[in-house]
Amino acid sequence: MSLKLYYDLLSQPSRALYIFLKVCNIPFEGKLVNLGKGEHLTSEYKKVNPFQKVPAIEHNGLNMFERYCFVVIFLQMFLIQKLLDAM
Ligand SMILES: N[C@@H](CCC(=O)N[C@@H](CS)C(=O)NCC(=O)O)C(=O)O
Repeated sequence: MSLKLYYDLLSQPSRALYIFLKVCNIPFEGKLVNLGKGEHLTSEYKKVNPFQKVPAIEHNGLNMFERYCFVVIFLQMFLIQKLLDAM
């Protein structure tokens, strides 16, 4: 599983997602996007998130932008994995 989290810890939704991934022990590669330096406004980042906001997630070629979507999707993945591990 290659999961990339684009975030800036100054952003509340980024912090929520960062903490969620850590607490659930979901491995991810952190990609810092410095809002103060305008790194979210680059054309390179626009390819990751056309809305040019953080957080964003890249997972298996799929890009996602809304923190609530991530939480629902990853909670399902996390719970399914826990169930499989318990079998
Ligand atoms: N609804 C989005 C909100 C994302 C959002 O508004 N992020 C802000 C930081 S908290 C942002 O990237 N702002 C940069 C800008 O608007 O230029 C979510 O929950 O993920």
